[in-house]
Amino acid sequence: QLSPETPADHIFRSKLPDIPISNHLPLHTYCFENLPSLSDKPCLISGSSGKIYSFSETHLIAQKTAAGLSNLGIQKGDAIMILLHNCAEFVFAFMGASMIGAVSTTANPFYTSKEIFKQFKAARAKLIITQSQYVDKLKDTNNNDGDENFPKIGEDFKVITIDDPPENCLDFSMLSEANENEIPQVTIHPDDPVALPFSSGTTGLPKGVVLTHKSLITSVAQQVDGENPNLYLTHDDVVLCVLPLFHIYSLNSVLLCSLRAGAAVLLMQKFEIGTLLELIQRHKVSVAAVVPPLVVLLAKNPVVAQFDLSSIRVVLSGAAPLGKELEDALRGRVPQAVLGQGYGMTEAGPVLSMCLGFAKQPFPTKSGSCGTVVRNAELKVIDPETGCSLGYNQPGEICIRGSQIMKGYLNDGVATAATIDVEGWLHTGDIGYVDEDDEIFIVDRVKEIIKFKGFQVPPAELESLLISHPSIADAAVVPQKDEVAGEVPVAFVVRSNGFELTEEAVKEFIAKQVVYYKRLHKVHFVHAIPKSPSGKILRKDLRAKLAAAAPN
Ligand code: 4UU
Repeated sequence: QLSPETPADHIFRSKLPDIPISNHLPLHTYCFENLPSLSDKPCLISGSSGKIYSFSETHLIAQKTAAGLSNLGIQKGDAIMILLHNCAEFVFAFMGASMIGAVSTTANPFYTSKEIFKQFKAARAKLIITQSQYVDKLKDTNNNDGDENFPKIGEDFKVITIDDPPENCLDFSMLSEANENEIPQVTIHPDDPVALPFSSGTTGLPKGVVLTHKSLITSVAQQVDGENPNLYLTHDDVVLCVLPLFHIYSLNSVLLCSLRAGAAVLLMQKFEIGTLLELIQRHKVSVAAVVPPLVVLLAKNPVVAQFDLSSIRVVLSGAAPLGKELEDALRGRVPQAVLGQGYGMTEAGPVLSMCLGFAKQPFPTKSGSCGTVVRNAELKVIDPETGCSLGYNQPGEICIRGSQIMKGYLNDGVATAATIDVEGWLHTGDIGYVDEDDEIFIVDRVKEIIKFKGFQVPPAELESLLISHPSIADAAVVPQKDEVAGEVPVAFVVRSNGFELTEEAVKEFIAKQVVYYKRLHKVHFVHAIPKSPSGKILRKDLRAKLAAAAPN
C-alpha cells in the first residue's frame, strides 16, 4: 500500500519523446487513415498466388466483409473466430469485424477440435471462418467428451470457408461480395474490444485477452507514428508476413503497423525455407519479422547463400530470447540490415520494447538487447520479493503501464487483478534489467509458460489433461532447454497405485489432444511432485532437476 514513506518508483521511458496518439478513433479508421494518399499502392501480396490487393481494394473488401458479417447476424460486441493461416481473407475478416464493432478471436488452424472449442466457447463466438480441410474438426463431438449439447454447424453457429464450402458451410464470397453500403451504423467506443487473442499469461489456463481499439491503436502508434518512428516503415517497404497472424506479434507489428504506415504485406500461408527465400528475392522484402528458430535457419542453412537477400534492411526478432551469438551469425548473411529485437506479451498489447536501431533517426544498440521501452509508456523493474522498484542494471520483474495494455482477461476479474495492479502496472513474469543506455535485457522467466519456437505451451493445460488420465495420480510440466525450439515441455508424472503406464502411453495420450508444439518430449515417472505448503508445484526445483540431469 502507498504510504508517505513509499519511495518514488524508478521509471524507465523511451529515448523518443511522447507523441499525440489518435486512440479515440476506431482501429480500422486509424489503420486506413492515410488511404487517400495510398489508394493504388500494393497493400496485401499473396505469396502463393502472387495476387496483389491495393490499399483501396483491401479497404473496400473489408467494408464488404463488414456488411456480409452483419447480414449473417453478427452485431456490435459479438465475437467471430478466425481459424486461418495467413491469407488476404484473414485481413478482410479482421478489419471487417472491426468496422461493425465485432471482436475477432484468432486461433491456430492446427489446433485439435478440443482446443478450438475451448476457445470458441470461452469467447462465445458466433461464427468461424476457416478452410474446408479444417471443418471436420468442427464436427468432431467425440473428441469433446461426446457432449450431446455440442454446438452444431449451421444450427448453433455458422462456418464460412475461404475455399469450396462443405455441407452446411457458407462461401467466403457471402461476405466479400456483400454490398458495402449495408454496413450498419455503429458507434464504437475506444474501450470497446476488437481483438481477443488467448494467452495463459503468468499462470493457469489460456484466457481471452481483451484488446480494445484504444489499446491496439496505442501500440501501433508507439511503433510507427511520430516524426521519428521507433519502427520506421515507408510506402516502399515490403514487410514479410510469415509468422502467423493468429498470434498477436504478427497481427500487430506486421499487419496493423504496415497498414498504418502504408507498407505492403507479403502474406505467406505456410513456412518453407526455399519458398520463403524465393519470395524474399522476388518481392524484394525489405523488413522481415522473425522468431529465433527462423533466425537459426537464416543464419545457418547453406541454401540461404543461393538467394539474393540484399533488399532486407530490417530484421525484427521477437517472441523468445535471441542469443548474441545467433544475432551475430545472422549479421554475416544480411550485413546491410539492421538487426534487433522487439519484446512483446499478448497482455501488454503486445509490444513493451523495440530496438531503437529501427528508428528513422536510429540510435546505436547492442546485440542481445530486447530494445528500449516504447514511447508513451512507463516501464519499471521490481524486486520480485519486496515489490520495490530497481534502478539501472538490477534484474527484477518487468512491469509496464500505458494505454496499450489489455483491458483485462475476458470474464476473469481474479486473473486480471493478479496481472494488472491497482496502479495500472501490468506484471509480465519476465525477469530482466535495463542497462545504462536504456536497453532492456531479459534474463529469465518467473512465470510458468513454456515457449516452443515462440508458441505458448501452458503447463497448467497439460497438467489438467494428465491428471484426467485414470492411471495418473499427479503431474507437473516444466520447460527443458532445447537447441532448436528454445524450450520443450517435459512432464513429471506420479502413477496411481498399482497401475502400469509407459512413457509412450503418456506421450500419446497428450499428443491426441493437443496441437503439435504442446506434445511432451519426455516423461519422468516420480513418486511425488514437489509442492509448497500451499500446494503450489515447485517448478524451480523440477527445472533444476532437469538441468542437473540433462545428458545433452
Ligand atoms: C525474450 O511473444 C509474444 C509477443 C511477442 C512480440 C510481439 C510484438 C514480439 C515483438 C513484437 O513486435 O507474446 P506471448 O504472449 O506469446 O508471449 C510473451 C512472452 C514474454 O512474456 C516473454 O517471456 O514471450 C517472451 N518474449 C521474449 N523473451 C517475447 N519477446 C521476447 C524477446 N526475448 N524478445
